[in-house]
Amino acid sequence: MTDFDGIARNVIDGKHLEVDRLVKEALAEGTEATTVLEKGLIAGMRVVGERFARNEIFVPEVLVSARAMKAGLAHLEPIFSECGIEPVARVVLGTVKGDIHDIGKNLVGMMLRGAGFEVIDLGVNTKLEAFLEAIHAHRPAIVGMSALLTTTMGQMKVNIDAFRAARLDVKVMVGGAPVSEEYARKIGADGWGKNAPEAVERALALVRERAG
Ligand code: B1M
Repeated sequence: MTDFDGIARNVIDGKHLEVDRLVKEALAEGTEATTVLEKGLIAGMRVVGERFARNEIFVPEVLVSARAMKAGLAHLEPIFSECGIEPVARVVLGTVKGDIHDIGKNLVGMMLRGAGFEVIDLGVNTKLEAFLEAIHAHRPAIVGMSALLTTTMGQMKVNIDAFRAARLDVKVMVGGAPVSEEYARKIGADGWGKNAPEAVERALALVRERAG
């Protein structure tokens, strides 16, 4: 029996070696990677977020939890990214300027790869210039932007306005905890995802739209 509570508890406690071991065990038992993600890793990180919001824990504790979550994700990555088909399309992905949260973005990237996309990941704190350079260099079908802070989500609109002003032939997707579908629409994004699987669905729809 997979110890989902154990995985969540060890993410909360920041015990990366335990998370590493329990996730490996869960996968070896045949538990679905998406179930390990939802019931173990994300469930743990949700509690971390709630405690952080209540000032019961602070940045150092959140950092060790993030390291523990990443230890678990490292085992899921090959499963989510596995795909033996020709690339469906190319996506340039990044967390916007001023924002260093990357767990959700990385998950979106893994699942896009698993769905057959080629993903160029620009990392965190990605300035508009870096997005523009990457769009010119790689000619992606989609640019994906992630923001986790209410103070950085406005950068998405700044970027979208710049992409439109430069008349770039690219679809734009946005996401991240504070980013709603309504906000995405308001700032002129072509797509939004509440979570990584939804982001993949929307990305596939955008590729179909582009094709005609
Ligand atoms: Co930060 N942080 N953090 N943090 N942190 C939040 C976001 C916060 C909500 C916590 C809280 O108060 N409850 C809060 C923001 C409040 C606000 O803006 N209203 C907050 C704050 C305040 C801060 C700092 C300012 C704290 C400080 O320094 N005083 C600081 C900011 C640093 C900066 O970026 N400049 C900060 C720092 C950090 C750490 C570095 C310690 C760490 C990040 C480590 C890392 O990412 N490598 C951290 C963490 C871990 C969190 C919480 C606890 C967890 C985020 C996470 O990884 N969730 C977070 C609380 C929360 O979100 N409830 C919090 C798990 C992940 C799987 O979910 O990222 O939402 P998520 O991604 C999802 C979806 O959103 C979606 O799919 C993903 C997968 O399902 N999605 C997309 C994401 N991107 C997408 C893109 C798409 C489509 C879908 O299309 C392209």
